[in-house]
Amino acid sequence: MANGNLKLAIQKKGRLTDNTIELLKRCNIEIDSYDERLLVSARNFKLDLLFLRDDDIPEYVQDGVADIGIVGENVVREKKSDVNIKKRLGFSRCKLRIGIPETDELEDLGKLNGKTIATSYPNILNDFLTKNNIKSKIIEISGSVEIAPSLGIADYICDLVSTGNTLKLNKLKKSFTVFDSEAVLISSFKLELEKEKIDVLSNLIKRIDSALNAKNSKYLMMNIPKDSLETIVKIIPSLKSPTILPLADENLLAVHAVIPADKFWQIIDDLKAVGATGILLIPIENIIL
Ligand code: PRT
Ligand code: ZN
Repeated sequence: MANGNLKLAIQKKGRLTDNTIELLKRCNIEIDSYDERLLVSARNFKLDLLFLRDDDIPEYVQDGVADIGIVGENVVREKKSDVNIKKRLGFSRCKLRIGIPETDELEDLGKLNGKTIATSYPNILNDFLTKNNIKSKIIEISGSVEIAPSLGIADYICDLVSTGNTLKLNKLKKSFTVFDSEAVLISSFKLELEKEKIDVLSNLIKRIDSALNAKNSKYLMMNIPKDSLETIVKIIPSLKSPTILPLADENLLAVHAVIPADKFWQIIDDLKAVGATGILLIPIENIIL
């Protein structure tokens, strides 16, 4: 489809798919239902979506078949792909960790010397071990890595962990973190050749920034006693320039401000203690910086 559209490779079906589609929606990019189709054009943006297995995304982008892609950083690193990480997207976070039998103890990394470790991430694990001057035997397994110790194939495993339930179910526990991962936006170096696509990409990145900023922020509205304004500004460090409005009651002020969403629950008691009332926390759709 040589229509000049920017081609974005995303996971067809898996842990990244819903979050990726949701991010595009928050960027106000409309996509028709794609069902079994491999390629779909966005309705209101110069973007074609290419639906792939996540493992294939870095290579498609590296080779320029797709211009950009959204994939776990773990896959990019494992494939040692020659692509640019343009943006960390903050979703599908997980850790590549060493997992050991519940009954074992692993006090320091040195104890990995001479052990056999099963993993689907031999390259990332090997880089980690080399960096830490550890010599273990790596056994590559493509799936169900967590059963390797009980089958006697390996002493330990190295696998992606998010809640830790899979480890527990297999009588394993988490140990050292080998790699922290999240979804990333990657781009092909070949993109530098095409001016029109670069413009579309920079527009897309602006929208992603705005969507991510909005997700991490909330709009706080509250009424405060006039004389506690200074204290309130100290409670919310990001409150550099709040909007302050007079109220019918001369002793009160209305204060509006954008705050980091994760700070709210830490500061709510402090706000109440200095007399804040009518506290409202409102989601923000977009923040244009
Ligand atoms: O079919 P396709 O090849 O496209 O998909 P896939 O099955 O290879 O990948 P998928 O959809 O399982 O994962 C896609 C990406 O999601 C991964 O590459 C990671 O970047 C990210 N991600 C986030 C995870 C997890 N969390 C995760 N928990 N990928 C896999 N897991 C697995 C892990 O391998 C283990 O089996 O979930 C299990 C552990 O989960 P907890 O919650 O029990 O700890
Ligand atoms: Zn995969």
